[in-house]
Amino acid sequence: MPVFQLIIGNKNYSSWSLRPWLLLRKLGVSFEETQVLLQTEDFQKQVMQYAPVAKVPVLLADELVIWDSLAIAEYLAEQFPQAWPRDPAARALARSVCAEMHSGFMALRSQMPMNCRATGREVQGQGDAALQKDIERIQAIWSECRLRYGQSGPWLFGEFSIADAMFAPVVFRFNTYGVNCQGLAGEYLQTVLHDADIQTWLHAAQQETAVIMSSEVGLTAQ
Ligand SMILES: N[C@@H](CCC(=O)N[C@@H](CS)C(=O)NCC(=O)O)C(=O)O
Repeated sequence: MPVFQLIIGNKNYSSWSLRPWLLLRKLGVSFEETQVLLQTEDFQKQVMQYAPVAKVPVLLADELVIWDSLAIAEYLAEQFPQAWPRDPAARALARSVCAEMHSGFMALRSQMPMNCRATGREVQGQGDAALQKDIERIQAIWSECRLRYGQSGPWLFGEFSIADAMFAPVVFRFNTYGVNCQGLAGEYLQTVLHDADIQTWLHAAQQETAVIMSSEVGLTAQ
């Protein structure tokens, strides 16, 4: 087994970092964690000691360097096939929703930046139509996966999979901005929020003192 080192950003703000971190935890893989704080003067220089791009996450596996959350997830799945659902039809759906998450939901990302420790935030005017569409689509994905494939456990495809890692930051976003989630999607949101590893991440985020103003949106007037 390679020696793994995961380079991540601030736990409070770095949604992309959370994904491989959670996946490694759920796979039971031990790894060293190295944090490089976002928006600091030498962020680029520090990350580029490890990878050719100045973005986190980066996974080091012995001599191998893997960057981008989806590439990291796929690399891990080669060694831990349980990272994807076993059933080919379930796996195809899992890959589709992960790709959709990885390349889309721009309104959600810009109007509801991840800010794990914040609660009671509101999106101004409840956001635009694009944001509503993103929220509804995510709720539909969660409901469909749970309904079709959720029988063997509480995760999107029953057992924990890469799909849960990909959507974990969305759970924090919905929690921070008070998105109303009902039915299967609401139950799934609670499962993720109460998960022990998610709570570990959240506690670490709460201890961080760095503040990134561009992600501190949605405070209501006192
Ligand atoms: N598509 C990449 C996105 C990585 C990304 O944008 N990471 C952010 C932190 S959440 C970053 O490193 N930002 C630093 C910067 O843009 O300067 C992935 O899936 O890993």
